[in-house]
Amino acid sequence: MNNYRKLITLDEFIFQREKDFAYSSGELSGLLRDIALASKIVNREVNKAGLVTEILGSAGTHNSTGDDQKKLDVFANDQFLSALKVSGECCGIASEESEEYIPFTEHQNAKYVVNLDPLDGSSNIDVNVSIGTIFSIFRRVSLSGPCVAEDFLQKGTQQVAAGYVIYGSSTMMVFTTGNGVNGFTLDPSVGEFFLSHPDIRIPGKGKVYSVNQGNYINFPEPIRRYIDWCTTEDKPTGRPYSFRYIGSMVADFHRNMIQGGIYMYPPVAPSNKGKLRLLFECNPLAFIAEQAGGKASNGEIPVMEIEPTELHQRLPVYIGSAEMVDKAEEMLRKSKMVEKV
Ligand code: AHM
Ligand code: MG
Repeated sequence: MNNYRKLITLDEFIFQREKDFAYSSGELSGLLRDIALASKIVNREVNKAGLVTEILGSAGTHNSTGDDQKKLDVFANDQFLSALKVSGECCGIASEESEEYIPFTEHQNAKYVVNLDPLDGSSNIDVNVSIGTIFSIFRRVSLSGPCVAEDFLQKGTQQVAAGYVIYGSSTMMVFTTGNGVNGFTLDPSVGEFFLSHPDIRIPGKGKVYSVNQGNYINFPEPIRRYIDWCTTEDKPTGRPYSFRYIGSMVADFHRNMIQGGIYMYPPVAPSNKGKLRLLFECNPLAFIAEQAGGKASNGEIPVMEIEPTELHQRLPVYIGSAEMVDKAEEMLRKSKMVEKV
């Protein structure tokens, strides 16, 4: 028999929060429950990935930004779409896997919209490495009728809730509704998420930097200098830092949330663009980072202050422990000043 801490299920927690913070007429709670349900179904399939050939490999299709879609990407997208559509608590979703947002015309009076990356870290699906789901919930800005693009293209500061599910050594759902960050671990034997990580706080600084170091020569010079700084020996600041990079943003971010660290996806030559998406990856994780005491920046301004112009907008990102993000920003800023002189 396992010794559990005090057992608080996700449902009990959401119900309690609803009362304490009066955060909705029940619709937001319903949305969080829908996401949890879909994630359990996805989790069930992820756990069979090595056994069942129908869910491994490429679906033979590409998403809107040209990435190869894995069968599990498509499966996860379908699960979240149908869980959110059936319950009627949002009037539409935008997904990393679909070019356009999807209005739910049968629920056009619902007041929320959801931005979603159903399965992030696709390249890791087939090799049994942690992957994740990322979500972000907004109150619509259009007043009635079918949802419109502006409902999805809101600044991150307008998020009502955001979170991720990590399918890792255990499956966890971590989310915020703007009152701190809480983590729930799935007990697969009873099919429930239990509160396991109350009020997560990201350490102010850490000893880990996470970046695709293989791109080093194609990073801007200040980023190369920041990486060199991370790897330089300096006892008082605990350097050299350790380097950890899984290639699943949720997994790298989650580790850094718990232990402290910085995750970066800088611009890469020759396109000199970032890879990650503002609406589906960066805004939700930025909301979580800030709610846990961390930071998220595009190198110049906070991620959540960026005005979105398109659904699949990409950006450079530096996210995690506040001191480490500050340092990266400082080095980027200094080099801009030198350029100007
Ligand atoms: P995806 O949404 O197509 O899965 O891409 C996002 C992922 C992140 O999870 C991860 O950190 C990054 O891409 C890895 O990219 P790279 O292989 O270029 O380092
Ligand atoms: Mg993704």
